[in-house]
Amino acid sequence: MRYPKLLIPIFVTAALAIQASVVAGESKNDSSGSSLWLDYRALTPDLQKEWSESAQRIYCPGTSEILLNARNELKTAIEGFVESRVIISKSSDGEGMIMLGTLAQLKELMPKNLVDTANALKDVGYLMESVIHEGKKNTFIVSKNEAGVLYGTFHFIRLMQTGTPANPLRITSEPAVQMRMLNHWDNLNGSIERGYGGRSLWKWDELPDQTDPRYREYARFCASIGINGVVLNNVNADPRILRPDYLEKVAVLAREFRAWGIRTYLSANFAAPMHPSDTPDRMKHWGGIGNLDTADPLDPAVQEWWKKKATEIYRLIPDFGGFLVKADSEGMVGPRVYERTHLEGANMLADALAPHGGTLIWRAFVYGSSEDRALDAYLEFKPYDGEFRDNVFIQVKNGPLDFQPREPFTPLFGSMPQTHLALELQVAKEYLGHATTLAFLGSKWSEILGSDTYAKGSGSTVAKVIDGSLYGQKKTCIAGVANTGDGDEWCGSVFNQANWYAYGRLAWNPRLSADEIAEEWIKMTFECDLPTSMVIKSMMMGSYDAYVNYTMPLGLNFLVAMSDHYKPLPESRKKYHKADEGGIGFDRTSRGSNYVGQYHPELRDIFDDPAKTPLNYLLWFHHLPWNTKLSTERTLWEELVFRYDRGVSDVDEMAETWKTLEGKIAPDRHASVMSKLIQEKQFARMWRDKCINYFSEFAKPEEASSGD
Ligand code: BDP
Repeated sequence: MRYPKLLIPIFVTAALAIQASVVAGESKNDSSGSSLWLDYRALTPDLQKEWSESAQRIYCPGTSEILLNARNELKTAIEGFVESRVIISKSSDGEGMIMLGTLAQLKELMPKNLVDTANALKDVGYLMESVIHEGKKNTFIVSKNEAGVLYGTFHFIRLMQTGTPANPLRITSEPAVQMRMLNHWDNLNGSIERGYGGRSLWKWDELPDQTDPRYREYARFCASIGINGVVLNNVNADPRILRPDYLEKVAVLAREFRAWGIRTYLSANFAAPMHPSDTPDRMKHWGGIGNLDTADPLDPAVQEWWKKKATEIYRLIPDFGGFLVKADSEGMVGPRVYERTHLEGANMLADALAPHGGTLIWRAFVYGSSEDRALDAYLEFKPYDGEFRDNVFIQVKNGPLDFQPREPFTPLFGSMPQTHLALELQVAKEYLGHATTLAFLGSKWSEILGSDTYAKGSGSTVAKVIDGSLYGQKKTCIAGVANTGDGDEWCGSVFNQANWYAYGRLAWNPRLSADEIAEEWIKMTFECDLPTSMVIKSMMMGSYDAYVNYTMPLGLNFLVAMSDHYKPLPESRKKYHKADEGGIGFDRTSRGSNYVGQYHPELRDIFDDPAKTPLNYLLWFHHLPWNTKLSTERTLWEELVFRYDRGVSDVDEMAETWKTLEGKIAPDRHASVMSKLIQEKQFARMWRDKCINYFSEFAKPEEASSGD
């Protein structure tokens, strides 16, 4: 299904709201990928019968946009699933009804125990339960908060869609993390930094007068997986986004998103207060938008500029979320230019936002002065633990270098007990084969979230840092760099849609397993039988390891070409892999850069010893001779070759497996995945051959295989 390029004047969008969600529901049996996981196909006759008894009518007393969206979505979904009409009831009297609303709206109709359960829910938590009350059996979807009702509704839809039996129904759910954000790296000219799903969804030239139907669809997809915050623009921020004309455009998007429980944020350029001609050389692309000759965070005029800017924004967007800031890395101006610290920079902006309830998210992706860049974030931020304002988050990438295919977790997690830390993941596959590969990132993220920091003894996982439970923090945040674009499939391929989905699901509940998420997503996305969905799941579950193996096994990283972050170019990345005749790998032990010293002692001791370091991280921590004998009984060289070959054969197998599914899923979808897998087979060979050839120059395979 292609999205018609309708240009709808802004004043009629609200009137079209109800109709739009019906249109979305008409994507039944859609195999183009444009309805993502919200494809409301008919259920099996058995399930249809079961559900239609308990879902004939909807009673929803609320009239807000969020609640109307929830109600209409539910109606569209059920009608698709059970293939019969669902009535929107004006009266709460009756049976077989779904009662949808806030606790305040529904408590008179609920049995006492249900009211108690709902009262105990935090934040946007919700309950979903079928009960017999005063002789009538109805289903309640209730939250204290309107957005919670929306999330409960999508959960209910998911249950139906994934073939869950209607009875018994008794569920409560609360998000583990409060701010579940998508960070768009979208530029004002419509391009997307590291975007592989098309051009930007935001049509800056058309806004604010015209709006695109995709804004609403996008927000709906986000809401369906619990995303509640969106940063619209690239962290390499063009300062113009803060100009009054752009803010009016932003206000229109914010209005669209608000109706789906989403707050809007902006990336802010630290040098924005400056006059264009006064901005430092390092600010390559843009001038500032102010009249000052400095962006020094301690200068009162700069502070005043940001305060006024915040007031201006909140006048237009009362629920504006706040700013995301990239400073002092990759040419972006930051406090260091003025010999100030990240603490001073972040707190200054936080103070400007605080009177309006805004949040300042400051990225820890900074360059310091270390020889080993992996050391920088910890060195720059750890000393200020406890000194950041209460409305500041430090947003930390999962890996200390970047979003490499596999890195150990950044040691700031577990080292800043008195700071709000946000975890930044990359949904876009910058270093994982863009839109070509199948690589399912749920596996990668579960690995990160499950990593033990040992901050408070064993079991102190990254997930517990992020959800605030390790240190009892009240404010929590997670961010994913978005993989969306305006292409038909939204994310460049159907399997990349799974990554958007998995990110949202993990943001809600970081303890979900990648396996569970994959299974859910497959059932919601593909129209296929159970054995077929199990085959697809097995492909997904092996896809991430396959990618790591054929590109950067054993903890290698940054072997990609600088130009595209896609093809292999190990000869240009010697400073990361350090291959020479003596061996390969980066020595980050106590004998090397001593990066290991940033971890808690239990982990430091493991990573300091090559015999104890998990093979997946071996060369991330150690420089070892080629003939080192490993726990697998192979030498390092043999293991490297083994893993490269293994990656290639796993992709071959995925392609063979997919072939066997011909006829079991929609032909166009089968064909499009097949063509991607054929590309991935070639891509995997290119990586393996290039890397093995290159490393064999140093390894001298005959000697390296002999071991001692
Ligand atoms: C790097 C990307 C670059 C981003 C940067 C960041 O290559 O495009 O701007 O991360 O996170 O990995 O700021």
